[in-house]
Amino acid sequence: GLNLTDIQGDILIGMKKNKELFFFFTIINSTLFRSQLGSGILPLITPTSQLLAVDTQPTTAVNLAFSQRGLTTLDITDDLGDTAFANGQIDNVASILGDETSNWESAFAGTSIHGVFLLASDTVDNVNATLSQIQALLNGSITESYSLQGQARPADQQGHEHFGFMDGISNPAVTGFSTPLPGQQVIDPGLFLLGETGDTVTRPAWAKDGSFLAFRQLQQRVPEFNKFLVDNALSNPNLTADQNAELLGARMMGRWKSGAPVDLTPTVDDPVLAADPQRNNNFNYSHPGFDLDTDQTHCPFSAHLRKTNPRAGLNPENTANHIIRAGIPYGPEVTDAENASNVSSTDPSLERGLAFGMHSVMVKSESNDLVPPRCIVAYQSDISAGFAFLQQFWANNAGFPGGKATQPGVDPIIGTDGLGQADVPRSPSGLDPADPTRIITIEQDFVVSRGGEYFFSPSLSAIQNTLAI
Ligand code: N7H
Repeated sequence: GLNLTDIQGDILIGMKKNKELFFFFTIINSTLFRSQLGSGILPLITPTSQLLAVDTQPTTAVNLAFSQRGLTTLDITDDLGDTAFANGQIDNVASILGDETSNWESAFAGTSIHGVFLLASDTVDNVNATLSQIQALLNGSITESYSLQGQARPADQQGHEHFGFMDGISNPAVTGFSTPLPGQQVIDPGLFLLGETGDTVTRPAWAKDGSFLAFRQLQQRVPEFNKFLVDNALSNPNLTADQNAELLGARMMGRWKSGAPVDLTPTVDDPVLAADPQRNNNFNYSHPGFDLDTDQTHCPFSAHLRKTNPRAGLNPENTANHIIRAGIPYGPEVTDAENASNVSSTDPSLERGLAFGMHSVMVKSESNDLVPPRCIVAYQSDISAGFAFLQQFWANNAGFPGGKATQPGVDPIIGTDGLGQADVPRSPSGLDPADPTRIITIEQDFVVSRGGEYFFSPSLSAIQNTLAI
């Protein structure tokens, strides 16, 4: 089994609280920082074991991760064996991730982020109290470079992201840790934890049971997304106009807002199915009597869910490119004025989106500087394996999944056709079940990357024995 008292809690199960602060910091006195890390900070770090039962969960769960710059600042010079991590996310910005750099938050574009504290609790007051405690312990050895306060959405939207879709349903099960639910893929721990079974890269011994954390601040243009659905509502004669707009959204996502997979319930939402963990992940896009390479009556090839995890669409089943997602919405609800104008406000205090942490072993070899193939099947298991892989070779690749009757087009939620340029029109097919070859052009991006960074979340023993002095 895995050493759950040594593995930080956010990696395998997530801290799952209604408020989560991402506090990005710069180390200005590394000796002082390292001297406070072991006796002061370490007892506050929440291991996986503490999150497993409600009665052992702390009031505020705390996790800690470092960028390459941060490790270097701490005089940790070992090579963790991951090019993307070593170079930082900014190095991936345009050619790999497709982001428009000018949309990046300046802190992510700069060089000041050495690490991040993740603080999760039921209230912002609790989060702030723990942050004050950490700052007092660190005694001026760090300064804030940026922070992002995430919060669950109110009332019946809790658990749903800002577009309105239930999130956090499909994550892989991990061998030796979780019992898989029906349909849940079972993945080796070494895909998420360094040095465990399935991690094929040589790592320094102290890095064992740490994980790479890809953080992304993804702005969501909610009024624009809603307007697009209304303007392009499908034409199922048995549905109302509103239902036809909902249907388009569900087909773009691969799930209804309730979370029910369109692969199992293609024309109507099914909230009972959505809420049933025995059934809501139990699908793989194949259906008796339907051809996996032509059938889009159940789920479009381009649906976000299918692009980022093709399930039976890749044969043999892909077990190499999986991430564990731990996102939380940030920003306020859409205002009446935004709803009325169908345009997101430019007021920074009204920005909303997903504060998105993804855990995976990111790169399996040195060659992540390949130019992404744009129109061919891009499955190559030995290049960047996690988040960057999914974004570059699946979401942003119009030809993926390959071998289909119709080219799927890029992911209609997160994909980009303009490498390094936002709002380049995208051309997914398959969204209209009445005519799967029909392309519904999307003029504008609904998700805008505001940047991010790659981090390493060390084990608790690595914090104690290697990072602290
Ligand atoms: Fe996605 N959304 O809330 O609209 N995603 N995602 N994602 N995503 C998923 O099944 C969303 C993003 C994956 O195993 C669901 O748990 C939004 C990035 C993967 O079948 C919903 C954004 C990447 C899955 C969303 C966003 C991924 C997944 C269904 C940006 C990686 C699981 C809920 C703002 C590059 C697929 C669920 C599977 C599911 C949303 C980003 C990947 C609703 C809004 C950047 C692997």
